[in-house]
Amino acid sequence: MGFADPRDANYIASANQPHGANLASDYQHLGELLARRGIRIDEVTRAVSQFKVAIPSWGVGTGGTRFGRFPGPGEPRNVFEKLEDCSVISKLTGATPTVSLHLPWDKIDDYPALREHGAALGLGFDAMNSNTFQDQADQKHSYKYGSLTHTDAATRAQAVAHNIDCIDAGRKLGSKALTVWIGDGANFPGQSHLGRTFERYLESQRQIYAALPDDWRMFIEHKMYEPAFYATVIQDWGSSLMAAKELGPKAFCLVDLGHHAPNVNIEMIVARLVHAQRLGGFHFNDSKYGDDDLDAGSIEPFRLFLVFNELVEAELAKAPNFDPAHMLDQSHNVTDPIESLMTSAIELQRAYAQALIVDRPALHEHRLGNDVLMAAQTLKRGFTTDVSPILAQARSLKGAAVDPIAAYRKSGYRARCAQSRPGKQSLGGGIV
Ligand code: PSV
Ligand code: MN
Repeated sequence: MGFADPRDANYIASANQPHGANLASDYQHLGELLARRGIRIDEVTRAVSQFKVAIPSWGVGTGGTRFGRFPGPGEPRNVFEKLEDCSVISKLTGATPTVSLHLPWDKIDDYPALREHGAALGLGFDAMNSNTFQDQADQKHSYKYGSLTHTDAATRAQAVAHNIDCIDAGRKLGSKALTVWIGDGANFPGQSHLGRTFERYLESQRQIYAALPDDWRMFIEHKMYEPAFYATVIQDWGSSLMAAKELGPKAFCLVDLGHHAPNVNIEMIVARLVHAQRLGGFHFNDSKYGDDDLDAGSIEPFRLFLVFNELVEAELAKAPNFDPAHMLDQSHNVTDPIESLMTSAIELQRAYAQALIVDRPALHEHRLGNDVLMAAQTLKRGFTTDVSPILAQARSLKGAAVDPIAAYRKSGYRARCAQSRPGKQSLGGGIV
């Protein structure tokens, strides 16, 4: 079987060639349809092509559940190979120019080499993610009963030091943010003092915050439950916002879509955090039951659209301090991670484009006039319009693939990786 490099500009151009005529015709048709609504398609296409989302380094390996992990062929074996896979996603979609690293999952011995490798592949480094929810082999104090909120001062100090190490690592790579998610909490009522754990959290976080460079942001990620099943210290956006406000202006709240109770109105949380000027960013994914970490837009695309609707509102209103960092945070257990991540990045662009084509003046009028039905329909019309030609055109104009999945499959990239990266069979339990 022949292999082609899916990142090669000539390869992408030849893969796009057969789509040219159909795309031009579809784009023109959609342009006419939108023009009748007073919307200029090229402006939407321009905005979509500027949309960026970071790829999580942990997302390019096959994920798993606590019941097991079924590795796919040709998985990346180190952070350099992860970047190779990220560059395939980036070149084919034109939407993912950065990678978000997770320490110590990503083992980095040579920072200048990694930074150069990223630059050579056209990739930058987004937020650094710390990990104090697992113990590492060489670690002195265990996180079994907590990290930043542990009752033992030495354990807290160790967790603080790890976060500061993540900042130092990020500085060497050109990152500008640290995402702090902790699994700390209680599994039983009575296990911990609900107030004092939060106070200890703040005390630890103040030390991390003090180590943040001036041009960095800290993203505080909340999660309702798991691994703590009774009470998680930073369980909701209320705790997250309180912490961000106490820490200072560089601290922001990060919304992972999977970290809420079922049916929670996440777009409402987004609107509140915009109001508070503390929306730092997102971990996009989708879910049916809990923190499923399924591909963005695969289960509830309307909810994703409603989140983007709030983002577009904030963008148009030039909301102060509004510069959300978009990241994916997914676990690809049964699909090729590269395919899932490309699809997800495109689903985010889709939701963004759908939100951009909502007739805002009409929506505003219907709201003011309490015409509930027309307000709902105006909003829904954005969601039900097929914006695929806009997305494809945005990709085509920047030299990315019109059909990224087909171009990727045809290149034989995965099969080549299966040869060049002989896999290790893992039969143990696995997590993302
Ligand atoms: C926790 O479930 C989380 O969403 C955090 O972002 C972690 O860093 C990530 O998942 C690890 O997979
Ligand atoms: Mn997350």
